[in-house]
Amino acid sequence: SAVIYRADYQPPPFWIDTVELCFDLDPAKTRVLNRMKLRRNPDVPQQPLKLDGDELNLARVMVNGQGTSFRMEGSRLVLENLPEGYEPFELEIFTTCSPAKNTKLMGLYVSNDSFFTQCEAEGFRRITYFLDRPDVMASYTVTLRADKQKYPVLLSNGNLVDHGDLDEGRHYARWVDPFRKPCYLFALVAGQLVAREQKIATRNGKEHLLQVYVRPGDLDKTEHAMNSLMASVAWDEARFGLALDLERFMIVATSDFNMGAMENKGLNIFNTKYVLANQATATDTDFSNIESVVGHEYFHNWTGNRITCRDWFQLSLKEGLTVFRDQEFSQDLAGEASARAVKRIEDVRVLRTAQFPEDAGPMAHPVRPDQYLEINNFYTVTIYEKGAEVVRMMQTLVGREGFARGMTLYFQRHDGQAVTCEDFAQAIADANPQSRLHELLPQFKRWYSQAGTPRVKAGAHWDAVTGQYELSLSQSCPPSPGQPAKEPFVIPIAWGLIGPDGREVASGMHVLTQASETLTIPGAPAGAVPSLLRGFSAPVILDFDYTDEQLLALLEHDTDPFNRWEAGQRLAVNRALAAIHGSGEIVLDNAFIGAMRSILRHRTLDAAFKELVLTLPAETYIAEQLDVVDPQRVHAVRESMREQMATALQDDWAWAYEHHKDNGAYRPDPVSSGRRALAGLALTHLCIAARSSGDGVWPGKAYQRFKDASNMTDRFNALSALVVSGQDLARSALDKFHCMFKDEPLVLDKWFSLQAGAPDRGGNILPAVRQLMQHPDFNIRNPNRARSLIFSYCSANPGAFHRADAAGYVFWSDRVMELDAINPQVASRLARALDRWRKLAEPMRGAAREAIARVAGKPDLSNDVREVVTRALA
Ligand code: B3K
Ligand code: ZN
Repeated sequence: SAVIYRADYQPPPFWIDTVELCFDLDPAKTRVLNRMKLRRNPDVPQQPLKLDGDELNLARVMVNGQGTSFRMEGSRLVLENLPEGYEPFELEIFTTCSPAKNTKLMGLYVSNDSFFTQCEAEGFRRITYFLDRPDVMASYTVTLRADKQKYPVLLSNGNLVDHGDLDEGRHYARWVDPFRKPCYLFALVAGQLVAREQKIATRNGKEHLLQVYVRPGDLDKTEHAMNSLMASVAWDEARFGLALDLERFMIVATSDFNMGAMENKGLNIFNTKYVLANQATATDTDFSNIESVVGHEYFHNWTGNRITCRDWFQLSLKEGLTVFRDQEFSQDLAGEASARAVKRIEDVRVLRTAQFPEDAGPMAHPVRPDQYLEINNFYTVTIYEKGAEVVRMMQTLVGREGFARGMTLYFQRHDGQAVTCEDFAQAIADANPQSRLHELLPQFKRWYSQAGTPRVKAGAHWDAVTGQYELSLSQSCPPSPGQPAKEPFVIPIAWGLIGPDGREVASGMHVLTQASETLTIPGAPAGAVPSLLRGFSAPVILDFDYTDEQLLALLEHDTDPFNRWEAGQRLAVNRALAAIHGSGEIVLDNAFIGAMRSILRHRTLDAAFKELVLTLPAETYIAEQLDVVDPQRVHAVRESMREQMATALQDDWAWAYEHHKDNGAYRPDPVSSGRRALAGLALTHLCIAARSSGDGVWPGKAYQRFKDASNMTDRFNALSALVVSGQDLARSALDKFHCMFKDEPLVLDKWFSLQAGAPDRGGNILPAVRQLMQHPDFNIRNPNRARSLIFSYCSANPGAFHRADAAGYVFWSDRVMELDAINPQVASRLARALDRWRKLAEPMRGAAREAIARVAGKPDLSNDVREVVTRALA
């Protein structure tokens, strides 16, 4: 199959108005009867009907009740002798498929003896022949038939209109979805499931039923998901006036799932990881992820489902916007300004550690890509997180109320349609005719068309005579695949000026549109420090030659919490880079240690914020600042910095631990989770310091904490402190942990992942990973388990993965090929672990290229993996 181009978009030659699906569910052979009403699209020249299909067995095709001729074109079903004219006709297709053999987890598959579907992006064609594209929107009626004992619960989109018993112990259920939808939003679920239910009333007084379906035995882990769902419904009404449009809204959890969750209309299907939680099994991070993913999928009901994408190149239309919405939701729920800032810092950290490298690597693509071989490869941090930043900049340029007005206009114009990113931007701008966005719209849209992370270089000049502070700003953007030269972007730069006494002198918003500009701030005192790109007001890299003194001043005084945190990160990165470029040795200076101490001991700062400041920048983030990367050297320098922070601040860590470890009855709120996070960071540093000194007190305390903890956050933090610091007690704690949670798959995932992600000591991690692959609880077919072991090693442990003997890369290529035969989507995610191979120092660089070439040379690769490795070598 071949590359698909955005420029080639053509409207569909036929419309499908209604679809009646009838399933006889059987794991080995499911029978699917598909009865559709179609008509020719009068706007398109007459042509044959070509229906997508994949791994289907075709039994019968009928047009208006009569047999008809057809032919196959590859896996597509082609019908040439259809009625002329534009009258609707009926097409009936009868196929079978084998859900039990479906290891790709796309289409209809079996997990734990239940049936699930995943249709986005192109899974519906694995269920029946169809025009599998998002701009074909139809009304669905679905009848499910199955053995009543094995599959007591039968679910599909919309409302249950009929159900009852059949012969031979079978039963049926019929569902009607009142909304037209693209086929990627179709879903069915059948199995032994139980539900937590909640009735709610929306503002207009309508009653709705919310349900969270899980396996029997998991019901005690559904309260948080249900609370998050209720909060999501209330938030979308309050902030955007978007009410729940369905009588019934269902969430179903499955432990075999390719990604996080899926927004099927009225029947969201979730990875168990983003549903199941109680204090004994889930950490604070799990609780907060559940809140955002439940919100995200719920918000898709309007942004994605009511208004969908014209084609898959427009994916960020729904994903970028919906990530923006879930980020805003979590910030609004967090409440206070300081808690909002913590969430913002966490989101930016994801963008900079994952999306910036993507945007600088072989898979770089615009937020609205121009081409793809396999669309599943484009569910990326660029489409999602950078896409969300683009929406956020629009909100910045039109204001919060202006943005809400823009959303209202977007729904007035496009409800029920399949549209483009341009349509969205146009609606936001048109609702704000006086705004900078409206004025700059054509240039602003370059954020959709140009890939790569822009760099903004800033320089400062202060005139002692006039008191004018001049900031010179220039922008550039490096080339990316297929885009050698870039035009200037619209870059909103929130700024402030901090006086020598620590007080803010001035602040504002500058919208940079030219390649270079000068910003003049009058009345500035001597020694003022600029605080630039506050709140990370644009997804760019800011170059400004801050002195240590300036950064220390910002860390102490900046009124913008994001830049306060950023100042600490810059201090740390500068030190790491100096050591990496130098001898590889590093001795942390008193100024840095002292600044970290003042933050840690600060009287008014939140624990959550302290934890973020005291956490060193990630190895991958440091690596991005280098032209040539020796990951083991980066790792060694960062480890050494952490050891010195552990030792030099030992008393302060002990104080922090004692003052934050007790938090009363467990609640996953921002304040107490921040306290737990800081206590956990303190414990890790205390165990690291103990390893250098050989002291047994803190490891003993950590072990005790591990045993006594009343919640998973504290227990796992204690376990992790022992493992990360390489304490002897780690082994026995790990064994105990496995024994305690052997029946909790999501906790076992943590157990695998912690070991695969641990700091490498003399090359010990790879053998440990290989051994864990033999563990009876390991199963490469389960995506969560594969990710917890293999990805934690290959993608999240650079110091252990990039070995000079290339054994890490050999392991990687074996797993990519092994997984590709089972599940191409999972395999191609793993394939991305070597995206940045060109930056590696020798001998890693050559060895990595060889490993990629080895994968690329394998015959019968999936499109998914082939696209990733071919681009990597290009
Ligand atoms: N829309 C789905 C992702 C589907 C991925 C298909 N490979 C989940 C989400 O973004 O909400
Ligand atoms: Zn989404």
